[in-house]
Amino acid sequence: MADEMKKTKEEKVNSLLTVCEASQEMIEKAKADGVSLIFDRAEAMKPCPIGVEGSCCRTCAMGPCRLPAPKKKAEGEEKKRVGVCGATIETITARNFVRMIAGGSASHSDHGRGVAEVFLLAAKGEIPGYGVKDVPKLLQLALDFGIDIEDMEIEEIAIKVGELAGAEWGKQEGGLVMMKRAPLKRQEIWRKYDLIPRGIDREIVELMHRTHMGVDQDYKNLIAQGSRAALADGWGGSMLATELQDILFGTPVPIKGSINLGVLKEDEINIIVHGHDPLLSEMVVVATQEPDMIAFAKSKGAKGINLAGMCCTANEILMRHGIPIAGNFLQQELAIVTGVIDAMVVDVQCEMQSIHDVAQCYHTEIITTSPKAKISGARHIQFEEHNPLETAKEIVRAAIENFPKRTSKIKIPGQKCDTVVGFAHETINYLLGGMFRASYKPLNDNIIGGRIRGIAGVVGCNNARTVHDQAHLTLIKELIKNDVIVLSTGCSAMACGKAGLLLPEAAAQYAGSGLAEVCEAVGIPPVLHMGSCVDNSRILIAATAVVKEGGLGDDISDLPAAGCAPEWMSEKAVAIGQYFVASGVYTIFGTTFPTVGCDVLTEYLFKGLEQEVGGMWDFATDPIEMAKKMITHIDKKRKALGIDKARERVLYDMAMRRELEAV
Ligand code: SF4
Ligand code: MSK
Repeated sequence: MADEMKKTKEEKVNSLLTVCEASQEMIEKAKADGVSLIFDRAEAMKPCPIGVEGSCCRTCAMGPCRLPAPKKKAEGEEKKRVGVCGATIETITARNFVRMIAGGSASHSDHGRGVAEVFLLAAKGEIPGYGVKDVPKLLQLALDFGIDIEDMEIEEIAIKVGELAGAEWGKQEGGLVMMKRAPLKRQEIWRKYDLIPRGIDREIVELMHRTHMGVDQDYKNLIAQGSRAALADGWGGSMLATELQDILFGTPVPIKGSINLGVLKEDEINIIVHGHDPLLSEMVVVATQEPDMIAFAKSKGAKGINLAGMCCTANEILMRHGIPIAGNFLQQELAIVTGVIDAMVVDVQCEMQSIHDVAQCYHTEIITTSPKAKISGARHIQFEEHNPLETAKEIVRAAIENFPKRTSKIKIPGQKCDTVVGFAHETINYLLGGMFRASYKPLNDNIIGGRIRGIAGVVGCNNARTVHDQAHLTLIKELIKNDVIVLSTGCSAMACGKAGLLLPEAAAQYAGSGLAEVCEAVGIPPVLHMGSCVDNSRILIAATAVVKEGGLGDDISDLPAAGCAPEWMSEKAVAIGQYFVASGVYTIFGTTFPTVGCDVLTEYLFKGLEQEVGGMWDFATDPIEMAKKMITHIDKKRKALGIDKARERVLYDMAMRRELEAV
């Protein structure tokens, strides 16, 4: 007890599993209900120390070859570490790293391919309920693809766009069309280092070939292929997914929502849509509002149907329809522990297999919907792309039928928080410049003038090896306190939402005076929710728009900007990190870094890449240190642009103002 009293506030927080109070409550409830959670498994099973640093090769059956970093290197005479085949530690670590990029790029891009296929069917009028919602965006994309739109009907344009966009996956040469959206200097850099992806699938397949036993055994050459595959994701598969989803379902505009487990309702049917793909969940939104479904729910004794989201599917439907979010990655089991989830409907990515086991302890029905993502023992209702509304209604019916089976083990945490979300690049443009002069100029002017110190993209997952949401929130609060505006996606954006950072009022409470002034004038939060994981491509486009607006250099690498994934865990995060680095962005990861077993490779990723592509990786586990490193980079870029003095003046003015206030 005395020891407990002596603990600092920080130590007390660190002994927690999460800083989210609703999650704490459900972790306690799970304990009482005898349910095993990810937190328990993470405690019981520590990560392999050799695997965690990237020093284990299991590429062939002569291995696995384990090459841990020596504990104490005798000065100047570290023994050369090689596998059975002679592969060096540089080759092995680089292989492991770029294979993570392949996995991540494949996931985003295969999601994008599915969207492109459905888009084409919808353009041909073959999917009832789906059509073109954002015509200007369709026309812009048509121009990107070089389509002569004069004299063409919207339907014809949509078909042509669908065909050309879909062809980007199987393209063999010529470069991806969307790369041309980047600043010209960026394109020159990519050409100089031969990094322009030839086709989305091609770069991922080639990466897998090169990392087979006995193929590419030059770590820099492997990282270059990693960049091609990652760029094929960021400026290809992900960007096309975002663009086509916006055209089909509407480009997000600011909308109010609410987030956390408190959005669940005891007296209604609760359906959670979880995963990443909005193709089906868009129709689940419609199905839950159909009068016959509501009547059916009432016939079972429920007051109505409450739809909520989880992970990035949640971001998609929150941004377009204001559907509430139940939580982020580490809350998927906890939502079921409330005892009120009648169906959890999953599509693809970030769905833990354990949700099926947790559901066994309550009444929840886990429903898989993608032929690519089944869970043993779970019910499968396949997404029928020619009639998604029918699939959606079947799912809603199943949830309603499950409602009477609820057990008595029910408890819904009270916590939920309002949010304002939906800041697509177009929205930022409009909000800053107004309808008739939409532009990034006010943003650039405020950066140049020093009110806004810089821009940070903070994205990515939760990780059961760190305190849930803590690094996201500590880092982001530190950034906005220092006048850095934050663009956020994925689970990071949800952590912000739960902590009230996605509200305009948060500017006055948390932001530095310069950033707060701008947020208050425009009416925006200091953290802008830009969507799901594939929507990180929106950040690339926003960065490009800032460059094109002028006054802040002529490439993304010139901007006072930085990226971070403080609680990352998925391969997709590594792909995102690499496409940001290869696009010129300083990018820092928390938790762990998968190459730390090899100093030479890590040095190349952290320093060498900057000489080539202008961006580089970095790593820190302490969120305050992460923020400091990002701000140091931002200040370095401000100095290079010659705008550091403007900020000093602003700071001086502020200090004077505070002094005056104190008198
Ligand atoms: Fe070992 Fe070489 Fe096989 Fe890798 S490829 S497991 S280093 S023998
Ligand atoms: S859902 S990839 S845990 S952000 Fe996109 Fe969250 Fe990471 Fe999945």
